[in-house]
Amino acid sequence: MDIDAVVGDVGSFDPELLQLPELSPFALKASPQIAEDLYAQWLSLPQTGRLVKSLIDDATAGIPINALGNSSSANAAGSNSLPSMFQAGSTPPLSPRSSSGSPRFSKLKTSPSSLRSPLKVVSEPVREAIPQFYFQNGRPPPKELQEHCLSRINDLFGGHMDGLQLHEFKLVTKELCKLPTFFSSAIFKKIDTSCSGIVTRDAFVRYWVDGNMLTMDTATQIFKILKQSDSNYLTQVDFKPILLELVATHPGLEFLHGTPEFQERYAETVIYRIFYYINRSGNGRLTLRELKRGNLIAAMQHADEEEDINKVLRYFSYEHFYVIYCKFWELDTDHDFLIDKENLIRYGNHALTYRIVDRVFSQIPRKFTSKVEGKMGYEDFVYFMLSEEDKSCEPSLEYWFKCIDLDGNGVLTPNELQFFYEEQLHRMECMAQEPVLFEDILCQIVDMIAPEREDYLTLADLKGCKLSGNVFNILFNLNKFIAFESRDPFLIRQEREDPTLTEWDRFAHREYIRLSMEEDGENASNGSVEVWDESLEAPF
Ligand SMILES: [Ca+2]
Ligand SMILES: [Ca+2]
Repeated sequence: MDIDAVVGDVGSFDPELLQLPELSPFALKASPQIAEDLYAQWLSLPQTGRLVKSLIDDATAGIPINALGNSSSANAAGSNSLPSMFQAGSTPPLSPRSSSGSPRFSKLKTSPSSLRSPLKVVSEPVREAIPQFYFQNGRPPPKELQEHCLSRINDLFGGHMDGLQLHEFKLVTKELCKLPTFFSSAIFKKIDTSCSGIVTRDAFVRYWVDGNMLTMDTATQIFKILKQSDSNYLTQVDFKPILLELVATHPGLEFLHGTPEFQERYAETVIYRIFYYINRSGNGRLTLRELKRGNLIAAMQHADEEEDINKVLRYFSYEHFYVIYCKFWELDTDHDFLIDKENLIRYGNHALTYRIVDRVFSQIPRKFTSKVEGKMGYEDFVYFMLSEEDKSCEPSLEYWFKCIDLDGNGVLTPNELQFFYEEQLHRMECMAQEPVLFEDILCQIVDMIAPEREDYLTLADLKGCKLSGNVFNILFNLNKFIAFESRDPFLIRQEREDPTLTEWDRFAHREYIRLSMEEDGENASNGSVEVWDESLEAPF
């Protein structure tokens, strides 16, 4: 006899086995769900475990177990009936009925089948003995934790009888809430709903302790602090307040204080990067689940502790922002903050084919947020650029997969691959490069990816292989294709130097150095400095 066997039987459970003398079996039969809940509850009780164990012990010791289960150590209630599943004198697990906050309880009260049953009557005597197990706002904090927290609150609010102002609140955020300091004003505003400019001790206790924020995991806390009260997801706008606080207070971003427009651009870029990597559904609505699965919380904490923001490679690096923004600025020759096809074809030294740029502008991988027909905005460019320079990440594989999947049927056939490769082949011929025939390329791709089926590639095939990014480079990025074919020693060395860096990290590092050298050169050769150069002199 083992517990699994008992649990496995729950589907055909007979309510009469519960042997509740006070309950009419009819009431339970009429609501089989209650009986099953009770049974499941019973199975999880420690007493049940002990009962089963004692039965097993008896069995192994050779003590016969009769059909009634009245073995020597089981505390049998009746002597002439089936074994009672509940030991005499112990409290039966009737918790759903005793918990006034439980939705089950209110359902029971209105359920017609239970109206005339003795259910309500028996709930009275056991009310006190059963611990509450359902809490509308989550389980309240254990007493010690609550007391410890209250004493810390008293310390921090002590001497501030009227409450704390925003600039005094940072310590509460950091030491009490254990959240990054750049969440201070977001938390403050959540509590100070009347915008009085003050948060009192009691108001904080109501929000943090009584509201059970104290016991939630960090992701849930952050989710609740940032989201609008009536929605169950985060949008880009919800991240704005903490990003603006970060740029205003982080020592590594102090040099931006004089140029609010770049503070704004930096904040925007960080938010796009966050959504690119962790809003995997791509619908602009970041769920708690997505927040928990991503690495954002760790990155935020890192950003809060690290004075050099450029060391925070995930999302927050200023250098990474700088590289993205400069690339956009370079391509957007008329500086109207929009890019057209002809602009994008110049990306990465004319690295891309017309065919792939066409697909991007057909908005196949992602709909543009830009409102101007045929033009890509800055956000669209960030998505494009991260996909182009970080082909090892899943969002990028998805982006390019959609581009190549011409008929949108979810698999890439040799015909589709060939359509894109043709243009590469043509370019190689024009450059007097020795062309590689498509048949050879196809073999190379199949060898590299080892797809489940040899006649087509699925997204799962690509996600399962570290080299997948190269397939896309072969198909539409000539410079990267040639570098890959010739096993560019520079790239290989860079990879070996720090294998923890992503393709994006290495690219951004290289580009940042190149851009800053270019800028130094320009500044040295001509005394005149453009607005852009002037405002960004500080980091160099
Ligand atoms: Ca433009
Ligand atoms: Ca297809």
